[in-house]
Amino acid sequence: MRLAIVGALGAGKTTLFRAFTGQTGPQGDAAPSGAGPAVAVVKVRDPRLETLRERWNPRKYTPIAVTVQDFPGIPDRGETSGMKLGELLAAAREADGLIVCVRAFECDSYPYKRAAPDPLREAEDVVDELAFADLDQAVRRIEKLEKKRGNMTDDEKREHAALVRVRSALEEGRAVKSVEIPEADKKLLRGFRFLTDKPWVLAVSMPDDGGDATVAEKVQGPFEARIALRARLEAEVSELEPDDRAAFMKDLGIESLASESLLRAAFTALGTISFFTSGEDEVRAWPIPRGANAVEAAGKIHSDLARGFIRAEVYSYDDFVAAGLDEAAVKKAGKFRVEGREYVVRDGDVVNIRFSV
Ligand SMILES: Nc1nc2c(ncn2[C@@H]2O[C@H](COP(=O)(O)OP(=O)(O)OP(=O)(O)O)[C@@H](O)[C@H]2O)c(=O)[nH]1
Ligand SMILES: [Mg+2]
Repeated sequence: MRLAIVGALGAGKTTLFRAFTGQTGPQGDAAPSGAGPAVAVVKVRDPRLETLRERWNPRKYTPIAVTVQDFPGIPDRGETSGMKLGELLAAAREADGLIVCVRAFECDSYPYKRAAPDPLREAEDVVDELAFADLDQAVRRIEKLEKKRGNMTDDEKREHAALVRVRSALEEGRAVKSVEIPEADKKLLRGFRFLTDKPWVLAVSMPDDGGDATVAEKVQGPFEARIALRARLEAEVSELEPDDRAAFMKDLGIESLASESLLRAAFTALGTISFFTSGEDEVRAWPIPRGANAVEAAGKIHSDLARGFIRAEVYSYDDFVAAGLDEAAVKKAGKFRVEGREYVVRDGDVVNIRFSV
């Protein structure tokens, strides 16, 4: 699963990336954008999984990992960035979801064209730029198909019709994901990887001393989630040794890291849920698409488990907590379930697959 951090020049993207990763990226702090996107694999913190770890004290502990990419800034027209705009957008198209970073802080050391932050306008510009890129793609393809006139195949006719709807949505300022397209025709559009068809999470980067966090709710755009956060402080926190973090956070009055909530929000926006496997060997979280059944979940763990699937033993994380983190008590409470292949796995299920190959 890949998330791309995009936004205007100097929006605070690299700082947000540092907050996620605890690493200073190759694109230095105050330096303008470097070459391509910096990439890091980030573990998604899940307090439920941490509770399971405390309970089982396992030899191995494996949270879900996502790949985060720190993109160069999207240049204003006439400005330069480390990548050409077209290359940048093409690379962003490969991501599964976008984190759109918008600046609400002031910073003297960065060569902004306008020093004063204007998050609403900045977000609007980014949304327009990405939507325009989608429109451009749709229009080009429509023109190409229309040159064929009577020689379009049936699939091409359906693709054309779907693209015409995409085009009108974009022209009206709506995102591709808002267009209702029959499931069968969606396949024909999949190759375009439209930017406004992806899940988007808004990250408003706030000044260190806070400021009005409600600005995040006022930002317009096709966002599935909106978060305001003090990314620079959070970057400093995540660069500390784990032991020093708690004290530093307490000093700053930060209870939990918004960058972690942001990652979870992105994860949810992608339509992904987590189930857990637990025991003394390993405590692990697994990502699956919402709606996946028990066999599909088993297959995520290992193809043998799907092939030889017999049954899934399941209890919910919440029931486990309610039973004092005791499996015997879960059974006694009647919350330990034996499920078949078709069972739709829920977020927070603790699963044990019985199989034979
Ligand atoms: N006060 C404050 N300053 C920040 C914050 N985030 C970033 N900055 C500063 O703003 C400047 C630009 O931040 P970056 O994170 O490099 O921005 P960027 O979006 O990666 O910039 P480009 O890659 O050049 O587009 C740096 O000097 C940061 O220290 C923040 O949350 N608060
Ligand atoms: Mg940067």
